This record gives sequence, structure tokens and C-alpha cells, in this order.
Amino acid sequence: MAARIGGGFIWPFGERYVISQPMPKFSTLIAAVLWLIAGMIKSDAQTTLVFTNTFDVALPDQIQPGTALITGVQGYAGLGPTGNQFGNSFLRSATANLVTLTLSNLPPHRTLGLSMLFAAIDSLDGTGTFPAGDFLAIGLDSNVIFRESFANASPEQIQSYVAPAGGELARHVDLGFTGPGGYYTDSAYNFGVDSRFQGLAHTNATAVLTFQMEGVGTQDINDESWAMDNLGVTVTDLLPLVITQIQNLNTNVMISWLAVPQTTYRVQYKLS
Ligand SMILES: [Ca+2]
Ligand SMILES: [Ca+2]
Ligand SMILES: [Ca+2]
Repeated sequence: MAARIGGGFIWPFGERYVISQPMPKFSTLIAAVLWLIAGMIKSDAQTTLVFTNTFDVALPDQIQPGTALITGVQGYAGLGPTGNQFGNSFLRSATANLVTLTLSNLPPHRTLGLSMLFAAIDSLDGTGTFPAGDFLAIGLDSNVIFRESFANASPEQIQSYVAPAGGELARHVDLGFTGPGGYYTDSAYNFGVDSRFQGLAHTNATAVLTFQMEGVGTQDINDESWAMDNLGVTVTDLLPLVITQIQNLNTNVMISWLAVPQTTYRVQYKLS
């Protein structure tokens, strides 16, 4: 019953990693696979909430708001799923202003996740030349992890951001601030359901997240602005290990699973 550690080649295969190596004959394969699965279950991900804020009281020290201010949410109140709705106040910013969140003493982790409600307020103009060119850029330690344009002023404008199912809470409706009517309709999004904000490769004990509506189209706060509510950051020690395929190939067994890029995995088995 000696435990054995398998070597083998690991290479990227889309978002999956695949390992193919000699394994025991089929009679012992079931035991080997069970052992592998048991090992993977033991290394399930641990996710830790490291920051959360509803912007209903004074800002914590971790946020450097620039000129952004805690502001009543007006018509955004109640938008969002139960437990994650715009409420009371949020952090409202002019375009071009930089909002920074600095986190330190993070527990050991492999990935970072971000969740927030995003308010696109008044006549943001989407992709194009001035007054268009209004992009929300989110950075993580100087890497741009998100940059998409938002457009509210008229239906013809080009918005690059396409929300996943459940991500768009309102579009082209009057939710307050400048308006109603004219070019000043508003939109709301739940980034918490957008997978692009989850599983971000990150291992440092500090994290600097930046938020800025930038581009050639930035204008006065009474013309266009943005806000965030219910900001949350999590870190995870490993992605959940999910085996997507196991194939018996003559003398080899091929196992495929979801993996974190640049992470080394070791497949173990033992003879029954
Ligand atoms: Ca709030
Ligand atoms: Ca408005
Ligand atoms: Ca603009």
C-alpha cells in the first residue's frame, strides 16, 4: 500500500490543464482515481473575505477617494439582488478622478476576487471621440483587469461593456442626479456576477486596486459620473479542484481539471 507520486507532463490546454502519465492497469484504476479525487477534495479552496464596505458611514483608511464623496444613492435604492442592493449612500466620483483601495497583510492566497455594484450616472458617452471616450478602468497592482466603456446619453452610443446574465440591474432609466430626461438617464450593474472579476491571479500580501472612469470623454460631475456600492474583496488559496475528464488510454490515464495558471499540481496515487 505504499503511496506513489506520479510525475508526468503538464501543459496548458485552454483553461484546463491536462496530465498524461503511465498508471496502473485498469483493475487498479478505480482505486487510483478514488485516491486522486480524495486528495483533491482535501485541497479544496479556502476563500476569505478581506474587505467589505457599504459606503454608509465614513470611509475606512484603506480607501483613498480623491475627490469622490459618500453620497445618497437616490433612485438606485433597492436595485440589486436580495442581500446586495444599492442602499443609503455610495461612493460617487467624477470622471477622471482616481479611487484607490489598498489592502495589506492579506493571508496566503493564489487568487483574488472583486465584487461591487456599479452605478453609471448621467450622460456617460461610451466608446468614441469627445464627448465619448468614457471608460471604467479597474487596476490590480498596476495591471488593468477591466476597461470597458459605458454609455447612457443616447441609444445610438456604443457601450463596450456587455453584462452577463443578471449583471444589468437598470439601463437608460432615470435614477436621479442630473435629469430626469434629456441625456441624463442612468444605468446600474452588479459586477458580483461577472466571472471576469473572480480568480484573478494574485499572491502578494498587499493589493492595490484602482478605479477610474478615464478616456478622452471625461466631463464635469454634473454631466456624467459614477459610483460604487457594496464593494467586497476576497482571496482564495486555490481554485476549487474540479476534474472535468478522466480517460483510460491503453497504458496511460489522462486526467483533466480546472487549474490556476502558473500553478504546479502534483498527481498522486497508490496501488490498491
Ligand atoms: Ca450603501
Ligand atoms: Ca440621471
Ligand atoms: Ca463623456
